[in-house]
Amino acid sequence: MKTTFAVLTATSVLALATATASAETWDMPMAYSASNFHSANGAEFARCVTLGTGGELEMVTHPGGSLFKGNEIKRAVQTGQVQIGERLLSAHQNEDALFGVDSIPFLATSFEDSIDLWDAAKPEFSQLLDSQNLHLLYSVPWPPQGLYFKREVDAVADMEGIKFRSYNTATARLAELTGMLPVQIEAAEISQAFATGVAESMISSGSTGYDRKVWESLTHFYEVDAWLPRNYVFANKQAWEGLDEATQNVVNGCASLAEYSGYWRSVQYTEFTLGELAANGMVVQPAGNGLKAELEEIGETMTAEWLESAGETGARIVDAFKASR
Ligand code: PCA
Repeated sequence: MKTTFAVLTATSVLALATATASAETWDMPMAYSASNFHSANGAEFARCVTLGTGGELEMVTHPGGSLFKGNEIKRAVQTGQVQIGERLLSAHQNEDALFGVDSIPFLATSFEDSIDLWDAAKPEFSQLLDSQNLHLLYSVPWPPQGLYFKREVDAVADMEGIKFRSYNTATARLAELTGMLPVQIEAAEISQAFATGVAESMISSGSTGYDRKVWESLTHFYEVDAWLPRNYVFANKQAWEGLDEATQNVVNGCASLAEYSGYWRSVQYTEFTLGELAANGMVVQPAGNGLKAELEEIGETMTAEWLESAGETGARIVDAFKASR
C-alpha cells in the first residue's frame, strides 16, 4: 500500500514536471497605448498563439511601454531579456539605413504602396534581423503621415523655429530641412510634451493624434501622405529555434493572420481617426499645393540622402518596388 502510494506520488510529480517544462510564457513588450490598433492587433496575435498551442505557449502583451520603453524593446529581445517584442521599424535607422526604407518622403504614400514596398524589402530585412539575433514574424503599417501644428501653416517658411517632435532619423531630418527644431519623444509621452510646450508640432498619423488626444494642445492636421511607417514583431532567435515545429507553425499562422488583420485595422482606423480629430475641433485638411510642392522637393533631397547611405541593397529594394507599380 505504502509502495503503491509512493509510486503514484512519484508518477504525478513527474507528470507535473513534464507539463511545466513544456509550457512556456513569452512576454511581448509593445511601445504604444493599449487602445492603439497595433496593440489591439498584437493582443489578438498573442491570444491566437495561446489558444492555438492549447496553452503550451502562452503569449502575454505589455502595451504602452510598460515592460520596456519603446527605445529599449529591440535590445531586450536581442539579448533574450524577453522572447518577443514589437517596435517601430524606422526607429533603428541609426543602426542601418535599411530600417528607414519605409520613411522616405513620398516614395510609398498609400496602403497599396506600403505592401509593395514591404514585399520588396522583406527578404533583406529577414536577413538583417537574422544577423542581429532576431527572427521576423510580422509587420503592420501605420496610417499615412501628416503634419500637426498649433496654427495655420501654408508654406515651409511658416515652420521656422517651431519645436518639432520627431520619432526617428527621417522625422528629425525633415525638421532640419524645414527650419524646425527636432526633439525626439516616444508616442507614449507626447500628450505631456505638447501640454508643456516641449513640442508644438509633429508628423504622425491621425491614429497617434487620436490616441494621444492632441486636440487638447494642437489645432491643425494637414494630410500630406508623406509615408506609412511600419511596426514589426520579432522574436529572439534562440527562443524561436527552441520552439518545436508544431508550435512554430501555430506562431507563423497567427503572424500571417495578424499581418493581414492589422493592415485592415490600419486602413479602417485612418478615416475614423481623422473624423475624430475634426469632431474634437481640429482643422483637418489636405496640405495646400504650395506647401505640398515644397515638401516634395525636400522629399527628393531625403530620398537621395537615403539612397546614398543604403547603398546597393537600398537601390535594389527601391528598384524592385518601382518595378512592381
Ligand atoms: N505613430 C507613431 C509612429 C508613426 C505614427 O503614426 C508615432 O507617432 O510615434
